[in-house]
Amino acid sequence: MTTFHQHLLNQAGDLWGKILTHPFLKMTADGSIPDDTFKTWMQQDYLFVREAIPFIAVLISKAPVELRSNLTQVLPALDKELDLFRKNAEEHGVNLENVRPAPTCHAYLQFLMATAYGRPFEDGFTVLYAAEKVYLDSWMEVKNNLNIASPWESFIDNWTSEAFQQYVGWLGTTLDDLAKQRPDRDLQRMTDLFLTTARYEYLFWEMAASGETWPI
Ligand code: MP5
Repeated sequence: MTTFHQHLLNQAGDLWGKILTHPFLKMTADGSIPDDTFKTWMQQDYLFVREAIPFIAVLISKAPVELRSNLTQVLPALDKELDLFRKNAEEHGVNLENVRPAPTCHAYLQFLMATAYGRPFEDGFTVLYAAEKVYLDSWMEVKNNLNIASPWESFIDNWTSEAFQQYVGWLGTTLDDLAKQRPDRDLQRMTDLFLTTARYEYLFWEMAASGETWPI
């Protein structure tokens, strides 16, 4: 039988293929990525990770009691990740302060917060699973195709680590449990949110690769 998280991944098949073959990931793996392109991603993803903290905090406030402990452990991991960004920023001369979120980053963060605040727990949890699963698969793709000593190795290691793989595995099986005995309309809503999140993830690579900014 197909599990719910597998069903979501099947539904997102084409979209997932486009994410994992995005030029940002290919260029990071083969070393041809321009420094400024990677640094743009760093600046925007720093904002993303910083705002992931209140996103998780809102999810915790709605979580069933048995999930609180595991979700709470995500917070120190995010804090550690922010340190990773700051360390790399210092080494590579990247400014992380007073950065304006680009349109895509801004819209994605608004979507995350609106989902966490305004919708049932399982909806926010679905969005969390989608975002983390994209990052695991994307950075795995980079790692598996890496043919240089990358200056960005610590980021690659961060989202391909054993601990991160286990965390994303837990998100998937927990989502399967949450989806059990739900009416079809709930599952459809979760599927739509999963696909929307995957689209935002695609746009996030696009934003970095194109150096997207506000036109005015
Ligand atoms: C993640 C991320 C992974 N850092 N940035 C985007 C655009 N999507 C997903 O989340 P985390 O919290 O860094 O594991």
